[in-house]
Amino acid sequence: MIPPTEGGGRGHGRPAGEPGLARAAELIRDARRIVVVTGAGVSAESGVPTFRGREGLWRDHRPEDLATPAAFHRDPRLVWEWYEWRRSLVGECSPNPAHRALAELQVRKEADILTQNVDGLHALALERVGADGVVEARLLELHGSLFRLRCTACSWETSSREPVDASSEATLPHCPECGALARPGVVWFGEALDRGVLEEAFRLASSADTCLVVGTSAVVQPAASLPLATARAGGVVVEVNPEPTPLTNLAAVSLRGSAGEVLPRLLEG
Ligand code: BV8
Ligand code: ZN
Repeated sequence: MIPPTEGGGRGHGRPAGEPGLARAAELIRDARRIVVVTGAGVSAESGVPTFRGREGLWRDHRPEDLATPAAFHRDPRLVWEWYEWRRSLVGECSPNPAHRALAELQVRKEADILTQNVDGLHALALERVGADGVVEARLLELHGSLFRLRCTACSWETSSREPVDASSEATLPHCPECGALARPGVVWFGEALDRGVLEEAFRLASSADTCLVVGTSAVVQPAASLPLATARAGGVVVEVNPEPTPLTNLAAVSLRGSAGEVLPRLLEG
């Protein structure tokens, strides 16, 4: 693990070793209200490819080229083929120690999780932590889920882990209500996030005194602005990422390391 570094408004990547971790753990322990913002990096150790770098590509298609309404309109079969490849890959993945540490934080400190991920692994971790008593903590899937389908024409939608046959347009899923083509229940680039979810996310971020931001390159808006909402309201930001990001300057502490290694140590309570 790369030693944690001190962030803190100066945003330098100076190796701070254990003191950075101890300081971050103290901020989390003393927090009254924690919001957690996660990106693809929190699922990397579960084997889910992130969007950056080579592993984010599929047959040389970039996510930005396929995760758009225009791509789906142009070639729904190709887009469904990409989503089915991801659904079958993610369907074999399990929550890693990072997801489990965050699920325990949800139970122990009623931390709210605002995730950009569409892999469903936070929800699985929360189920497995046996968090039947979790009333307060929220899990907002800002960009939807690979395992939700919705109609392109009416309000029908459903959760499904059933394989999709993307071999031809005729075998693609169609709406049982109106017969129109069904689409993945995710938010594409250029599409607005669900208004209620987005308002709730910014309400939670603005009312938290601590924002833990894990495994995101912080380039996709509006999600990348959530930690800013905590900071603007006077809260502190703690970052966990092997690399610096546009949020590192904002962080009181920016820990250089992988989520699966850092979070269990950071959140041990
Ligand atoms: C909107 C679901 C407005 C789909 C996703 C210019 C042109 C066009 C649009 C824009 C533009 N400028 C801004 C925009 C808006 C655009 C945007 O932000 N574009 C970016 C690319 C500039 N945003 C939108 O379009 C949003 N909608 O703005 O609507 C609007 C309003 C009204 C009416 C109409 C429209 C919608 C954005 C949602 C897109 N959907 N996902 C799908 O998944 O198929 S985004 C998708 O990519 C993810 O959900 C996530 O948000 C993003 C990837 O980011 P990360 O999660 O951070 O992952 P990444 O791979 O980038 O980084 C991984 C990180 O983990 C790295 O930092 C790495 O160091 C770290 N890491 C690696 N290993 C580990 C680790 N960390 C810890 N541990 C490890 N082991
Ligand atoms: Zn329909």
